[in-house]
Amino acid sequence: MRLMFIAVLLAQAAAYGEQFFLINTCETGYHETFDCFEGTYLSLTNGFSVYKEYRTVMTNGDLDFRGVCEGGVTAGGCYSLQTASNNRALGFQPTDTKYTPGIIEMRITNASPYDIRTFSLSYDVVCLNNSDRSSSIKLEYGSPNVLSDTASSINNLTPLLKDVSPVWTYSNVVAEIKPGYVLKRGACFVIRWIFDDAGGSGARDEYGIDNIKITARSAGGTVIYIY
Ligand SMILES: [Ca+2]
Ligand SMILES: [Ca+2]
Repeated sequence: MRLMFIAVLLAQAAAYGEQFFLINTCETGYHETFDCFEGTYLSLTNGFSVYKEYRTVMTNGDLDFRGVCEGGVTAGGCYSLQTASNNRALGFQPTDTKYTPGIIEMRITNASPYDIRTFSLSYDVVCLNNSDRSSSIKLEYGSPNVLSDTASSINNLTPLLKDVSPVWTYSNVVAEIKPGYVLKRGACFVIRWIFDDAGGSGARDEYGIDNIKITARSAGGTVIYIY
């Protein structure tokens, strides 16, 4: 039975053409730190995808995966943002043609024996405010292969006017996600962070996300900790 279930999940993965993150344990948490992200496709955590335009997913060999940076870059790309000596985040240097909009997508599959009705989500918006432009990170979620089917009201902005001496800043965001339907065992769910311009002109801030913590809650009231 278990082998059959795994086979179904793998078939779904093949159908989506991408890996996804399995929620398959109780009481064992999930906390994505991106500290092992090298700014490459192959170092992306399972279940995560990056789009440099609204529907253009980045694949292995895409030259806009530009490795690790400490900030102050000008080349548009997806970077591992080295925000401290032992801390990295997943983010972008956007340009006129790249990541405006861009997407970080997290594909989740309920591989647990429970029905899931809600998720408690926490993440940090990471920013190096080194340009006179404001950018946004909007949270969206929904079913796989459907963009923008359920928008959240959460939309975080980077500051418009650049700082005199920019440093990496972290701003925590918490959200309760209610899909509106029960995620049965084997069902998939997608959370997206939409990056885009929000005001100003010229170059853009470097920004991204870090410390994703997610808790799935079952229909029966059982809490499944996955951070
Ligand atoms: Ca980190
Ligand atoms: Ca700015």
